[in-house]
Amino acid sequence: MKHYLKSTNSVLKTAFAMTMAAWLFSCPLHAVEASAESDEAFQERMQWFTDAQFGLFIHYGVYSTLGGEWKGESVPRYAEWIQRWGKIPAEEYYPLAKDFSPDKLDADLWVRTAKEAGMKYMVITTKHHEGFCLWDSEVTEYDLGEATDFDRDILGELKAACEKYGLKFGTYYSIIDWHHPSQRVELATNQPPMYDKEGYVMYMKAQLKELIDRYDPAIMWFDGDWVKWWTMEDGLDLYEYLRELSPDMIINNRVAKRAQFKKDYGTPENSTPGGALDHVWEACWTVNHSWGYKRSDTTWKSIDVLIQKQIDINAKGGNLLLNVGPYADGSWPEASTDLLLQMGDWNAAHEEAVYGTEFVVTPEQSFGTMAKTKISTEDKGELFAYVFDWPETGTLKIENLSFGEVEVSTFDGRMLPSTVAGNNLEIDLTKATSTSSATVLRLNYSGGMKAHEQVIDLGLEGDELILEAGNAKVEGRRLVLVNKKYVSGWVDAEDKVSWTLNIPAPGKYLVKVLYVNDIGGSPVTVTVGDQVLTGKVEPTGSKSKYALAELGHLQLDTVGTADCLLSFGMHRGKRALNFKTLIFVPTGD
Ligand code: FHN
Repeated sequence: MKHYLKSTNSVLKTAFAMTMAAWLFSCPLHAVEASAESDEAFQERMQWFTDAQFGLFIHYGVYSTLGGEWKGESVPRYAEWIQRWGKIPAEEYYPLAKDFSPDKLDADLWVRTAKEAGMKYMVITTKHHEGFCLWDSEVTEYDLGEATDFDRDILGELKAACEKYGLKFGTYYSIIDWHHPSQRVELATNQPPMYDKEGYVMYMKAQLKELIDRYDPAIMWFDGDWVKWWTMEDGLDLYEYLRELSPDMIINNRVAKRAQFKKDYGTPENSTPGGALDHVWEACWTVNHSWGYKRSDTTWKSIDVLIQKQIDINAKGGNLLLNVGPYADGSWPEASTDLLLQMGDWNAAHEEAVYGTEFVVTPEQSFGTMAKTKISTEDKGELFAYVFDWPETGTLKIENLSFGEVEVSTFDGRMLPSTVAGNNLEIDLTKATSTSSATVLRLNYSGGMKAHEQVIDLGLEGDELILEAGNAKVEGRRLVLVNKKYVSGWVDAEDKVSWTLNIPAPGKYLVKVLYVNDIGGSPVTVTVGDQVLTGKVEPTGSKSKYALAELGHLQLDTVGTADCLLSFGMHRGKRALNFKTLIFVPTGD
């Protein structure tokens, strides 16, 4: 769902110019200038990544041997956090490494499956928060070489398979290390102590150099940047260190403090920004819920959800990094493989609409989303319409968007009749057939396009947590989701919308709400877990004018999922008219 600036045709000129400018001179507006690299050189270094659209994420480590269970009990939350949520004492956890044996890890199969899924790169957790290293490191014995009886170089095998199949090989590295003496505590936490920062930074730099020297990763994917002892300066120093060591390598923004730093790219997690961003970005999601393998986690996302998620992310200009949590032996859950191969079938059948597209400013469409081909201009070109909800009426409405001239066809080129109806384009689908998960139509236009609806710029940085009306559980006597866009009918105190909120990093969040209210404003209550925030929204002046209100801050200190609920209070016997989006902005505190 895209939100953009005011409802005039200048919106397209402004946004188109912004989008092009952001690409041509893409020194992200928010990035602390971290290196002398020119915009052109940066653009060139990022080109393969921005073209890639889709990558494989792998969470694999000692935690995989436990499958999210400890002493016969399933442990809540992410399986790779079991040392923390299972309250496993360090001295009990560390010896588990001897059980880690990837004897069924078939690197060729992993990478071939990723390729067949349409993925162009992979990123594997070489060291997660537990501190166990998937390679034989010179600076620790808590690694595959010394702590296990396993005697293969699995990272080397994966790197070779990536070269064989033409994928880029990337490495995830956690700044948090619950095993390293500098952070070691009896029970792991979100915020481990730091007893020897200088010594640990030297340790990290030595390990990162090992990974670069041995495997030449195309991406270094950091995580755990939220720890209080890690500063922006530390991150910039590490970024420069790595840029020197491997000038072509791409580094994600979690090398520093993700809320303030956007180079080389932003990393929204379990959340898709509401619109395009002014910097390169990649959203990471997992095929079920836990990143690491969890025996009890059978919450597999449907193929429709996954394909539509990739399309939505790509249409907004981002990459999807989709995670699989292998079993301890290195084989994959069958459901993971099946889902990736089904995504691959769709991607292979629609290559031009997957890899050859860019973001385009259009009013929100209730049927799905839209993107443009890379060579299209504001005046003429080709749009793809990705139809998630096939209209039972047999007529598809492209809402609040008009063109000088436009011809509509199916993806395979069969012309479809279309007529202008007010501010909408109505397409006769009689001769079209829908494709499962998403049907692609082509709109060849000339003479420009014009938006006829307020499109709202949420000023997104990319690390916000976005909860939209269309994804909410709606509970209320007359509460209703309208056109998958907003919730209306707030009449009772019990009325509420709710979600499961995924918190990727602990910290303080500014809470904002996007709404319409022309009845004198309204009190608002937002709860996340046991945290409660009450605020107030002012009138927006009309039944169709949206506004973005700041409600206050919430301290969310538990990585993972939490229940989130929103309700409006009474005001002169009435309530807010329309609720659209709830946004949590990380403050970095
Ligand atoms: O704490 C990690 C988590 O285990 C997982 O690795 C995700 C995926 O990027 N990142 C952090 C926060 O959720």
